[in-house]
Amino acid sequence: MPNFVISQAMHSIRSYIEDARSRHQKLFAVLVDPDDVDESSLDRIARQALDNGVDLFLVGGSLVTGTKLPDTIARLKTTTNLPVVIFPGSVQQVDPQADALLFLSLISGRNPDLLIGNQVLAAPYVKRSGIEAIATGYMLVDGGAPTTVSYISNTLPIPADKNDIAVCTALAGEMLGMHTIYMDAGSGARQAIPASMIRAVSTQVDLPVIVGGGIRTPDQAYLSAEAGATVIVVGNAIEEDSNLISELSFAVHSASGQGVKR
Ligand code: 1GP
Repeated sequence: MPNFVISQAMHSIRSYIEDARSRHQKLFAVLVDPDDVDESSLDRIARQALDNGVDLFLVGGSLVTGTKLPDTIARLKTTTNLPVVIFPGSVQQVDPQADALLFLSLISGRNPDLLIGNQVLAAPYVKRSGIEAIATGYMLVDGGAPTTVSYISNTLPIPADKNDIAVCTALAGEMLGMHTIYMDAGSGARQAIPASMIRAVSTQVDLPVIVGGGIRTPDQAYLSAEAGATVIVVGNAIEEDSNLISELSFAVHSASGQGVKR
């Protein structure tokens, strides 16, 4: 299965994702937390990603305590030709070697530091790095148990059965000018985000939707993509067993999401 190739004309990761959405194509993203992988497991993940049509890497985490972010990005860039996008958990996670950075605002929460405060602090570093910033409305959804991100962010996730809250939040993000909406149950969530909530959000906003958190099986990955997500993100399950990459990638790329009104 070929990786999507970023064409000359499509010089930004944002347009790469938007283009995938408009073609009803699905993108499979592997999330790497630099604190969780050593060089040999990183190389194994990189090789399997290349062999199995992974479309991009996200690098970061809500609690990156080590200093391995730049080395992780550098190694992924030299061992693969895939886009590397920073998924920052803090202001420190900016690195010019990456292709882009999700410039997150935690719009499901009411913590001003994560709605705008940290962004003000990070903006000059992002500007100086020259890295592409993709404005991302980040929505935490309850995954059945507290996760690192819900604890660290000191915010309440959206209840998993409240599709209307998720839709209103995503719509507000769109009206505020976000480029994409990231629906996250949090790393290692007990339950992935229900397909009905993904479908409700994807049909209402005219933006690519990224979905992750607690996806462990090809079935969950397929259902999330089919429900309307453009990008499916898996981290934990792949860190535990990188052999899952092939089935997960196949599942994501098998979905068409054609049933979803756009
Ligand atoms: C977490 O969406 C990501 O922010 C991925 O979650 O590690 O549970 O796959 P997992």
